[in-house]
Amino acid sequence: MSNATKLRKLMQRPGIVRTVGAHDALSAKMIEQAGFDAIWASGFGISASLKCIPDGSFLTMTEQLDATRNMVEAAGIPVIADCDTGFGNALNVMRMVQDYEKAGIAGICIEDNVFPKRCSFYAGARRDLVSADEHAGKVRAAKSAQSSPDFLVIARTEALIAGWGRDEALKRAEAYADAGADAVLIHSKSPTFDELRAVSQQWSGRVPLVVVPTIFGAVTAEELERHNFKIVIFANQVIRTAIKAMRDTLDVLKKEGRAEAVGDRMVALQEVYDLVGVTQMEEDERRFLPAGAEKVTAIIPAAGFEKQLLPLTQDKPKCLLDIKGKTILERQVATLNEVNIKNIAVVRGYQKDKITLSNLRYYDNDRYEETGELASIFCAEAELTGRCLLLYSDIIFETGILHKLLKSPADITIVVDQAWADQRALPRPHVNPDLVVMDVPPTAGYRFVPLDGPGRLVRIGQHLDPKQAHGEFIGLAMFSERGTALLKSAYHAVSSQPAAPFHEAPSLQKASLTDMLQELVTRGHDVSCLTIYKGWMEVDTFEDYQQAWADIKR
Ligand code: SPV
Ligand code: MG
Repeated sequence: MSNATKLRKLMQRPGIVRTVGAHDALSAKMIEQAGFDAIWASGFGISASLKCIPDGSFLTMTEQLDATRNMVEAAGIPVIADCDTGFGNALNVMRMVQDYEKAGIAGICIEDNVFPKRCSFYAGARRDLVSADEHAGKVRAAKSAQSSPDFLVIARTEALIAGWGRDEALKRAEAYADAGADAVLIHSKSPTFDELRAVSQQWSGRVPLVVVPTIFGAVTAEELERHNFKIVIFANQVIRTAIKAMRDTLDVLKKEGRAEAVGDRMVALQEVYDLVGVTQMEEDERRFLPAGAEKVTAIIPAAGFEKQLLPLTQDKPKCLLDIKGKTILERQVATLNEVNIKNIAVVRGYQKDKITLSNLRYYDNDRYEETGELASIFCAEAELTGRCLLLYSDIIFETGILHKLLKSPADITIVVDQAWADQRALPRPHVNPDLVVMDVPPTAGYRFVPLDGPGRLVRIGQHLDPKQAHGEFIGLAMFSERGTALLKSAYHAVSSQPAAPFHEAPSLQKASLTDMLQELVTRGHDVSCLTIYKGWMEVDTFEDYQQAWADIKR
């Protein structure tokens, strides 16, 4: 339903239409949230807030229309635009109506001041009115220019403001109704409602009356309704109270010199977020932005101790092995930072006090000797929310692999190196690789052709028949928000059962990540395999370590 139609329906409904003046999109939105029926795009308020200038026809039509359009876009209730004198003569009014209607504005109000108008309450300003005929011409022009029959044209007379008396005001109101106005606004600056009460009693009632109780502010909407006013406009109370609040805050800030001093005068930041729709923005980011830009938490289980690297790991955990001046962990952090992953948690165990790199969050698995890497990962369970990246603490890999992984739309994605399949016949392939069988076998031979789509994990583990394996899991896996939830619920489901062998592990406590991946597949969840060809290395043995020194240039 168009805004104009909504406003028409409000006009047809019994009772007064409660309208509040806005000066910008934010105030318009707040008026809507407060439960009012409509918004008055106040020329007074827009002049003050947009340019800090008097309400005296100093804004161009474009400026006023833009400000009003912002209100329409921010709020879901009809906006009535204060169009002052119509920005010129009747022909200017026609263009104005077309433009305002196109902007989704529900109706306009034009007043019979001469251009340039002056706000009705400026005591010392010059004031004159155009002839009733001229203004009636503008009203006719407005009505002839609108395209939707529901678009509302309010004609306003300033006869009382200019001191021309009640008879003149009523005569003009009649003339404007004759010209086709949908409603008339007889403006008054009398300190009491008496003047307008008398007007309303004399009014023929042929079109509804609109009222702006600024100076005679004691009158209630109910009373106005009883006197047959159809629209009440509380035109400038919002901007005036906002100015008071800003001034009071500035006074206190100036005096106290600390932000906290105005703490009890402010809304919480969250309230601003709610008003402007930050939650929606975040949701849209998740839906439409490339995955890599989203917040990802990397979790590195680095608790374990493996004696095959002794004596290198005599006095430090494996992740602190130095390769050409940088530890494995430093290299991992640098690679993660390159793709903007700054949220990194490390689970320490063996020689935990040695791991002190800054800007990481630490968790400890003090039972690292009796437990496996899955248990270590769950020592950092507090981090397992949203998108998570799990990576072994002994791998070094090219940033390109992360770029590809972060783009994966799957809930669970593991990185699988197909080079292993080519090397399995070589004298010394990786020791105890985590072998992977996929649903679609990759292209045979040395030449790497990535699969059309990602393969799906069928089986994973160290005990698979190498002849059937399609590649090697490199120790890098990514979980979407849903994937992370699946991982946690599977882990808790298994841990609530009596201890038993868990895939290749003697128990859940001693399990590897691969056992959990196999469990997820068994439970019917898709685990997507992102296939790569080399671009990474693992430091599992002394030979690996030597190889790393030989291969890594810097
Ligand atoms: C405005 O808000 O700009 C109006 C209403 O025209 S009043 O200021 O009361 O005249
Ligand atoms: Mg105005």
